[in-house]
Parts: sequence; C-alpha cells; structure tokens
Amino acid sequence: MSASRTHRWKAVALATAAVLAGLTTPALTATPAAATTTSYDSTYYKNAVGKSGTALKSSLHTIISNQTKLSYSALWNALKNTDQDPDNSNNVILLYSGVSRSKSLSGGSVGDWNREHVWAKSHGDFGTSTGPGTDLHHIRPADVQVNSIRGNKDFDNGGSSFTNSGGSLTDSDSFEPRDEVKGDVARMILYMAVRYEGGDGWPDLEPNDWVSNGSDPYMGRLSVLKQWNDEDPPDAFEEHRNQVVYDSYQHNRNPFIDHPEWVDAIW
Ligand SMILES: [Ca+2]
Ligand SMILES: [Ca+2]
Ligand SMILES: [Ca+2]
Repeated sequence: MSASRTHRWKAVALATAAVLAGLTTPALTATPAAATTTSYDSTYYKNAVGKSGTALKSSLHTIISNQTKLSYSALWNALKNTDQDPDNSNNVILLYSGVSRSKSLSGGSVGDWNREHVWAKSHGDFGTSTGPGTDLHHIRPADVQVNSIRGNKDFDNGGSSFTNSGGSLTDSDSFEPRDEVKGDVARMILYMAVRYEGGDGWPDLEPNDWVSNGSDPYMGRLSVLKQWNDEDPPDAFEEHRNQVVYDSYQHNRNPFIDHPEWVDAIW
C-alpha cells in the first residue's frame, strides 16, 4: 500500500502561496493534516469515507473491531517483526529512545527492551488479558528503564531529559515523546479511543485534556495529541508497521495512519 499524499502537498503549497501574497498570516501551529487518499478507501474504509464527527467514529469503530486478537506472550515475536530496524534485521527500534537494540535482548532486566503499552494499561485497568492489553497497534518496544519512567503518565509537552531518553522528556505528571514519534503516539492513543467503545466487557477508552488521569479510562492531553498529529505526519516506518499488523497479525488498520485528517474530523 502506498498512500497518496498529493492533497497534503497541494494544501501546503496553496497555504504558502497565500502567506506570500499577504492574504493570510502564518499559523502559529503546524498545518492541519490535509485530506489524503489511500488504496483502501473504496474497500476497507468504504463505509467511513465522507463522514465526520460521531458518524465517522462509529463507522471506524465497526470497521476496525473486526480484528484477530493476540495473546500477551505472542507480542514478543510480533514486535520483532512490526518494529524491526529497517537498517538491521537483528534489531528493533525502541519507541521513546530511538535506539536500535538486538531483538535477543527482550526481557525485564536493565538493558533489555520490553512491551510498552502506549495507552497505559492502568488507564481503564485492562491489564494484559487478550484485548486492549494485547492490541499490537499501541504496544511498542521500549527500554525497560524508560518504560518504567513513562509509567502511566499522560502525554503533554514539557519536562527534563533522562538516560536513554533520545529526546523524550518527563516531569512529575506527564511524558513528552521525542519529536519523531509524537504523531505516532497521538495516532495510537486515538486508535484506542475508537476501537474500544465499551463493548466486549472492556472499558470505553477516551482522550481528554487532563493529566493525572490515574486509573480512569482516559488519556490526555487531547489538544496536545492533536497538535502532535499535525506536526509529525505518518512516515514510512509507521505506515509499514500498520501494514504488517494488518497483513500478518490483527487484520485491522489504524485509520489515523491512513487518514491523519480524520483526527480533526472527529475531535
Ligand atoms: Ca507535566
Ligand atoms: Ca513519526
Ligand atoms: Ca472509546
């Protein structure tokens, strides 16, 4: 699958021309994600295309809930595939650190990588039973100590660096991923919000604009996640990962990687 970004670039060019012509003032935030087209629009997303708001969210929920579910133990081998370093097939890329580390160093000791729930599993207390706690779309390899530093903090801007941070920051109540994965994190969180709507005995996960959500089934901060989605559009690694999850494991897609503009269409 190769998503066409033609419309995005056209929109950027038009916006730039308007600024140069003095017709508008430059926006203080990143250009909102423009409409994209993908090869899945006439098939997988057929019932969602053209909708917005709760109608779009509801259609996407139905589409992406048709999913094969993995066990928690199956995630180890899946992550070695989905998050493989494109330049070294022996390694995976660690989400927050940006470090390439040997696949063989999977485990729980210092220097290992383990299974990070980007939607912290305590936010809704869904644990690691087959379900949201094993959903490959939001589970990524992370350095064991960095995973612990992130803990169950909500996402927001600000904080200080730490060992193996790779540019990520944290303070007492929030975590800011490095710039290269800010959009990835936003799209993972919002995927979870659409996929889990209170069915199957799982909580209804939703974003809000707070930090310190604790064990409530919420994750913040939505305004920041929306900005990160605009600032860091999907790249080849993220799109490839979405395809591997779809083709080889869960057979469902993260709609916000295919259509980042659907973030603003819903929220
Ligand atoms: Ca904070
Ligand atoms: Ca990215
Ligand atoms: Ca939800």
